[in-house]
Amino acid sequence: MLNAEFNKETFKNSVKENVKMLYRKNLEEASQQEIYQAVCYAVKDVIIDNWLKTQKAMDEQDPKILYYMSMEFLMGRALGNNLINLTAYKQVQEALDEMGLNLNLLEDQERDPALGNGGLGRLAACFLDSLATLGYPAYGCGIRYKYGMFKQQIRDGYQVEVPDNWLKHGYPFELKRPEYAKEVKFGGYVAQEYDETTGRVNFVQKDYQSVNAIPYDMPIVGYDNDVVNTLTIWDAEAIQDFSLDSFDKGDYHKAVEQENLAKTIVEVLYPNDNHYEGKELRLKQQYFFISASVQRAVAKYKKHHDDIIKLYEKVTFQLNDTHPTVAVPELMRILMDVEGLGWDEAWEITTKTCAYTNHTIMAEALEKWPVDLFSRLLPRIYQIVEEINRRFLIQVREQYPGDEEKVRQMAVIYDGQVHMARLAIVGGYSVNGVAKLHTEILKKQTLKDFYEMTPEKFNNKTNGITQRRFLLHGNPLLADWVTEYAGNGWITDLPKIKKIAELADDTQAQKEFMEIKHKNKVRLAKYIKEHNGIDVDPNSIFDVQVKRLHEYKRQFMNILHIMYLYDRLKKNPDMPFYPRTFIFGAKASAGYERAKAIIKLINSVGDVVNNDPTIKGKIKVVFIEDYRVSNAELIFAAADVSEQISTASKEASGTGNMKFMLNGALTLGTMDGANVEIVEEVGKENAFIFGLSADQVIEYENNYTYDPMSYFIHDQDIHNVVMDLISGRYSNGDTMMFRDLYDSLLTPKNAPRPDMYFTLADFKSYAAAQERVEDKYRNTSAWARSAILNTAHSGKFTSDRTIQQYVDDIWHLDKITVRK
Ligand code: GPV
Repeated sequence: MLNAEFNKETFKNSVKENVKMLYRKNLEEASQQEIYQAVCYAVKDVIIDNWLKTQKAMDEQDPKILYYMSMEFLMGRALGNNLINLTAYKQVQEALDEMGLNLNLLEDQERDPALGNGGLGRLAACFLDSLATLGYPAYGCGIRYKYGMFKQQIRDGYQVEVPDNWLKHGYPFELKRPEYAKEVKFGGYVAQEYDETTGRVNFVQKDYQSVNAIPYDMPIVGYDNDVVNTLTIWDAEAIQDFSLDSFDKGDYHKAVEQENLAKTIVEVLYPNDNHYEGKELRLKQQYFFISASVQRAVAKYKKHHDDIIKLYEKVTFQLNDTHPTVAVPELMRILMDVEGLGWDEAWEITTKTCAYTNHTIMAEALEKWPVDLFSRLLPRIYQIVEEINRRFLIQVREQYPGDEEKVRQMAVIYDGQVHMARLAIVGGYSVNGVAKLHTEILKKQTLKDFYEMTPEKFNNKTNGITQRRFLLHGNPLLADWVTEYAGNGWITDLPKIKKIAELADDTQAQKEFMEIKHKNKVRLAKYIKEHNGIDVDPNSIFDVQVKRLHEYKRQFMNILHIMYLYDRLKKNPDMPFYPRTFIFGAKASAGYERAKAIIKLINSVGDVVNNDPTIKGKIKVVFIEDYRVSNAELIFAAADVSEQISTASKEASGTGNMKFMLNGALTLGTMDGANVEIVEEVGKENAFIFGLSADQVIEYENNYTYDPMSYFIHDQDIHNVVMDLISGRYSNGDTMMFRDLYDSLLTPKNAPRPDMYFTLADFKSYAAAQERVEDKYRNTSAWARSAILNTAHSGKFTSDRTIQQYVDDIWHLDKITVRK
């Protein structure tokens, strides 16, 4: 362990040596970026030894291994996190101090590896942290996108997307492993060849194009346990160098094509969150990393075992949403075409190896690939999917004779499309939702027919987050405060944090807690001043909504409410009003016009409100540019109010809600996703709950009985605030600028229903909940009490708990031990 062996002088020397080796400079000459790199290599040095030891332990102990398959891993910065998990953060900080260097500034040199969109990708990152910390043998498998999530700039209030060239300075922690390259084939056709020796018909892909998948390994450091797991992300290279060689052979054209295929395939992360876009390149990405990962997993298994039949005893694949679902037919292909098994054997192994996590019930996110595209790109895989479907439908018809509706609802191939969720359910042994409410909706509505047929596959795994990044690293002041009273057990056993509930009524403790919150608000205010040029008052209520921009998450309702408050203040300057800072952070998918209009609206309202001297700074609206993991850590630590206001039933779980709670913010939210469980833990008197229930929303949707126009007509407040979208008040007199947002509530052009997300229905109850927030905040002691209780009752929401439940109910892994 670095901690035990940590020697300041050795470390300092190592940093100096690295600067010399890497840049031929001494410390005084080196830039912050260069020193950051040098520090990383010094840290990597320590990690490598434990990494080797973990590998060796795995080779010796031959455990069952989890492969967490995900198109996204939103890791966030590695340097600080690695130091935290090596329990060396404070010592390194001191060592650097002595060299006249500041660790925080060096950490700021690191680009966030942003290989993910939002919750789904960040969940994968939290899971890797917990797996390593609990000592479970696991690999993350993903894609080494050349460009990750775009950088967001706000120009004139509009979002502008800038490419994220995160590899520009190189990434110090990664390790290229060309010796494990795998070939991945696309296109062509499938020939059937009779094999004399075996008497079998072989299916052989011909005339294909292929790329080389090259793995890069990233270390995943467990907390204080010497375990270092691996995240493997795949890069694509052309199979043969585009050379005169192939020109001579006459396949110049093909060489160029393969070169292009390799270049484009890992070029960029699709910036869609909770939304499916049927692009061919996306399917190529999916098959690319899955084929490479499955090949590698099988090869690794075969190094120690010759009975491929028992693969599932040592290997399990968790599919992070449907994006990796081609793992099902790909494993079938390898087992049959490469390993020579028959269908039934291969199917038994596959369906004991694959498991699927569902992350949404929203129809627009469900992947359905057109058969022509799918079969052209993956001809052999498509054949296998057809056969899976054929056999499955025989079962369905046997169980439900004459019920063709069941076939329509369940067929893997239907209406010319491959339904990936159906494939994942049929081809796996487990289907899980990500919060209790979400899993119930899956069972009762979205996946009802599958639940009826195979109830034993369905289970819930409520999401979680890692307290190591989101408290220990992100909020050191509160972390130290908790540790002082409750010990440091919470770092690996979050429920232990409950001990601080004893302090909830202690006036001195309340004061300390609020002082820490205040310092964190000062830290964020400084960030805001630097980045937005806006002065915000750390004594105001910090009311925060940070997450991807989506209509169902209802940032729109939040900003409408701010418009309503502003209007009231203007008409009523002396009304009681506790100063508030409304903070937003959100990226909109590049092609999501309405989401972008909401960003513009937030910024436009901010411009008006922030610059109106008559309201005396009582309301500030801040849009934090380029919301990402690194600034999220600052934001959670500084929040008083956590806005979790999705239309009930739409947010599968949410995980930001948990990060706020851990940092002592009070939830202002609907009974949606994991909010339900948060309230269950902390008590509804320590949160602000409002709005329609999931059942009410679903009932409205099923019966088409919701009428937003009646709210508009009969409620004067709603009428006024909606009219302000087209009054020009926030757009320098331009009455068209927010016309589409106005229309979306009452008379949408391209939507099945007006106000699809029940904004007007929930508006008044949201406003009333906001008044309760204000009332409570006036009573500092009552607020502090609730805030402490939020932190104290956040124990359930550690991803350590989530992972242990996956292990117990789904994966059945054993821990590995690495020499202490
Ligand atoms: I599907 N989620 C996401 O971030 N991107 C997606 O494409 C899909 C789901 C999210 C859900 O929206 C959250 O409610 C959930 O907490 C998160 O996945 C992790 O499960």
